[in-house]
Amino acid sequence: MTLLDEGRRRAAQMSTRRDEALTDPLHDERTAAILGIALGISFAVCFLTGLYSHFLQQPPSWWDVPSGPAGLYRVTQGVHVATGLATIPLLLAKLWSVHPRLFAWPPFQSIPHLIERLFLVVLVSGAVFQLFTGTANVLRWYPWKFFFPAGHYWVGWMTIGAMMVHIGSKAPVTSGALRRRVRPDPPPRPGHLGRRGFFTATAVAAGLITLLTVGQTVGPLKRFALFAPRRPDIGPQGLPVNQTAGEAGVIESALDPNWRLRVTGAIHSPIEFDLDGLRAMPLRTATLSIACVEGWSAEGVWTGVSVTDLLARAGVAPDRTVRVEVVSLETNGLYGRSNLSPSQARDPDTLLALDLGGEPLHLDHGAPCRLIGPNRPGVLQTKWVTELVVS
Ligand SMILES: Nc1nc2c(c(=O)[nH]1)N[C@H]1C(S)=C(S)[C@@H](COP(=O)(O)O)O[C@H]1N2
Ligand SMILES: [Mo]
Repeated sequence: MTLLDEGRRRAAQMSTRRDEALTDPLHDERTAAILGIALGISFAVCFLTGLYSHFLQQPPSWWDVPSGPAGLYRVTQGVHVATGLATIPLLLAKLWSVHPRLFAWPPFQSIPHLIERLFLVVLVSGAVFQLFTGTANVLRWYPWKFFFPAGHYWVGWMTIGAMMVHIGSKAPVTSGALRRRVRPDPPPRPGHLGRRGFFTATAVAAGLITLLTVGQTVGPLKRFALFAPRRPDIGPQGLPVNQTAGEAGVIESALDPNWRLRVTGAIHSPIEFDLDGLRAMPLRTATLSIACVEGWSAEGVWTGVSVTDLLARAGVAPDRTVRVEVVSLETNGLYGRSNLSPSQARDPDTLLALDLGGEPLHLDHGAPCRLIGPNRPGVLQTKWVTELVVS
């Protein structure tokens, strides 16, 4: 037998095996279609909640980010992370279901087919990249060089674009596969899962992952938060700490008796407060949550000075539209500054908090004072604040 014959024989064998696989309900178009729809929904949810998180952190200049509803970000980001994690078994199930088709030979039959398959490469690699980087971020593990939010954001667009193309090209097959009156599936071979068993296993895996992580944001489930790196009730003053004062290198400056809070920028003349001066201002108490982009969230009862009262003290007229930059003692790092939109700066619940749960703020939570405001991603709740710059 020549080498060529041997090659032909093997190719024939492979395609017979593939044809057999494709008549297996687990690998047929109906299974692919149902998993595809589930994935389409979960990716759409991740994409929209992700966009919302992105624009809260980097709002376009014309957008006056609203300060409410107060708990909205906690919900959208909890959904973002939970849905992303639950998508992992869905994606694995889908890839396993369609794998006999993925490596068909020849790889394409026409130019449109080639283009369609190139988009599929983008879709699959984008989806794997998003789920991997998202999960690693939740675990605070960064085995890469790029800036996570930027990479995750742009690959999100690429993936969703490729998904649109994929949906467009598969719509006829999908709707055909779903509409066709299926003969009842043959009973699964002994030791094999039938279609129903396969869907059940996938759903159970997705459900378990959700159950074992949402405890990081849904209080009553916190006992089950096995996979979550944060439990919402562990940490000083009953609240987790994202970065300690030691890690941020601010212990000395935060404890310095010469610490001052300055209000500067586009105001008549800058003013400053020491800690007693701040405590002498009218104090306000609000129940607000820290909702980290990593998916955990925790609620606290915060007492402090409303930013809007500080602005009034600095002579900012109540009808003036201002933006405020919040500056931390932490000068290097990504979290040293954040912005308040005009609506956020005017919301009386946007506080420079001095107390948490009725006790002076713990150093790791941002003492002498930290920003805490409604509907803000955790990264914008700047700790160890020393300056408000008005513009
Ligand atoms: N200056 C400064 N502020 C910061 C951070 C930081 O590292 N440095 N971490 C932010 C992040 S990502 C979160 S989730 C919250 C966490 O607040 P906590 O540590 O008090 O729970 O603080 C935010 N404010
Ligand atoms: Mo965070």
